[in-house]
Amino acid sequence: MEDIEIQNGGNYSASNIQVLEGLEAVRKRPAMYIGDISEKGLHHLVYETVDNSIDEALAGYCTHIEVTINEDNSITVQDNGRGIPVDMHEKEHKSALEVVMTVLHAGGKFDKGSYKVSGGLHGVGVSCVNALSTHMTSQVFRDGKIYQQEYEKGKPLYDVKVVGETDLRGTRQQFWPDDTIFITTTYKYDILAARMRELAFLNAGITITLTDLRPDEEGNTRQEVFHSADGLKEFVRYIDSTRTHLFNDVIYLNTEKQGIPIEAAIMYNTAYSENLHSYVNNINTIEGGTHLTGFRMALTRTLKKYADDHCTKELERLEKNKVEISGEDFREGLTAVISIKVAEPQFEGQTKTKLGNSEVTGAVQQAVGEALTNYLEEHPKEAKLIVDKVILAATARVAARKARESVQRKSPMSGGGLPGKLADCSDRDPARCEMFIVEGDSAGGSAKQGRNRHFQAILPIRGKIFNVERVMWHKAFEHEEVNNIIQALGVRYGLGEDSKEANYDKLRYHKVILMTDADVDGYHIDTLLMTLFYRYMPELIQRGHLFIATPPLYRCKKGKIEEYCYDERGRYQFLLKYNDGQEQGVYTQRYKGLGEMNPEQLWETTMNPDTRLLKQVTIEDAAAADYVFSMLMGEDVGPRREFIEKNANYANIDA
Ligand code: 0RA
Repeated sequence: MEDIEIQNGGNYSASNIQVLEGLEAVRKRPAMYIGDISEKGLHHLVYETVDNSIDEALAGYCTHIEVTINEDNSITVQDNGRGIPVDMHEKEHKSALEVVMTVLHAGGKFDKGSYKVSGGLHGVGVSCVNALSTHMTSQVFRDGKIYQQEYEKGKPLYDVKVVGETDLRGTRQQFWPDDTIFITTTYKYDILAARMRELAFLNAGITITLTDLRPDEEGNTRQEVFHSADGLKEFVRYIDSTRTHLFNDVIYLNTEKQGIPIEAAIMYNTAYSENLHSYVNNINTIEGGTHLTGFRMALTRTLKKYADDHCTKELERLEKNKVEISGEDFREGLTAVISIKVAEPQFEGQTKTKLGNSEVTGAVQQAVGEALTNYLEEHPKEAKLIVDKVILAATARVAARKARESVQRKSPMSGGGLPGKLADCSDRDPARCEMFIVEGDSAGGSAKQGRNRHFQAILPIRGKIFNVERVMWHKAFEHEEVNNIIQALGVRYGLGEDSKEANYDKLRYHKVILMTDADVDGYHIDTLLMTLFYRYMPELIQRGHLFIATPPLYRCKKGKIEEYCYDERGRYQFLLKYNDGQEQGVYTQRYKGLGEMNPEQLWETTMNPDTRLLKQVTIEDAAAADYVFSMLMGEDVGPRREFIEKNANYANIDA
């Protein structure tokens, strides 16, 4: 138990100071510890708690984790591991459990041997969860006994005590997030489900059960069991399940190089985007890093070498047409997941999701290079399909450059380059400026009249834009609406370098707001637009520039009282508040579309920064987003309709 010691004689690092300050610091500046206090931070509490159980599973002592959303929005996480130790810490005169629950960063500090690869984005430990909860109950099932301690805002209410007997083994944590700290304390099943599914894929063999005990409208509760026997092999198949495979195999490796465990799975499909998902210690490294660099290098070199050795005729033909293969051509239609474990990860970048450890590049490159070389040598038919696909990608890319050049000849700022339909704002500071992408010319007209023309620009688009998920890269640039959006934003694509990467240096607005009707069509257009941004301008989302406006569904009026309601629940609350929950006596106007609102109403309800409700689009879980987009935009109509019906938060105006 020596390792429980936190201070390391004389060496006063930041973490020492945090320990001295205690959990009060977490409550004072929660965002510093869990990222933010929005819905995202709220869900992080669950991840942090589950990560401890995952660690116990990775150490080989736990097979089942049960996560429950209770009716009162508290969360229970129970595992069948060894149970957090409860014996007394000699110096502190406290139970080890109490130390874990009340001392910052204590969680992973003891029993080092089994905590090689602790997960958790912020690695803050379960004590942070405790600090940010009005109440928390810890139970440990060990040696036939149930040990228990409860806390309020992180402070123990009593010493660890035995409260009963049990045949079970493991740890059970229940917490009630503090509503004076979090903007919302309502958990979303789908957000938790996506992460639990992901954790199950990333940690083959573990069973994670997610249960939602809050009854839905029909009084039903929900439960899903996540378990993957084949790990990443199943993960890529899941991500790619709505795409057409180039061939059925998953190229798979699971090995260790230079002490780094490396697992990767690769699949090729007939579509045109690159879907690379990378993880370090179960954390989604959205910004990539050294492991991704190693992966890409291996892919490029191995395939290039294979083509050089086996496909000389095809390469000669390319050369004659002045087409050179570039790195990204190897990744068109590629879906891959790579997951590695690093003992001391260095996370860098804007969101601390970029791996910096330089030793990782070589290890991953070697592992992937070997596995891919073996696969290609043993599967000449599949290898040929890949090479053909790469050649097609290179050819298309050159065509794309030509299309782009014709688009970008005019500079956006020279005046002539802005799309004619754009009603620009007068301010020139992008940080202050917003661009609304508005569905339909009539709503566009209202928006133009209702806006604040200093900082709000309006770009009307006509009906459904084009599904970029189903076209080759360069085809999108030939589409007028897509072009208008790209030009109005001032986003540019590497003209000379044939790069798919967008350049945002001249981005003209820091808020891009999608404003569509609150119906199924509007939802579909939102999805098409989000797909465009996700595939062509992902950084714009990562930097937090993309938003969705929320127009009201109703205007409710009782006597002189008048309020806009943004969903069914809001309308119900209006009825409760002003009319005893009764419909008769209340005048309700339903808005079927943006076009029904006059310019003043549109400003007041949807555009005025002081009163509007904007939803920010984030890519928290890129793999889940990838799956959803390919499913929504894919050829199969069934799952799409089902998803829209389930998720569309809109009243049954037209259903
Ligand atoms: C360190 C040592 C031991 C168990 C754990 C940590 C542990 C922590 C958590 C957190 C959630 N579930 C957990 N399960 C286990 C056990 C040491 C021993 O028994 O010898």
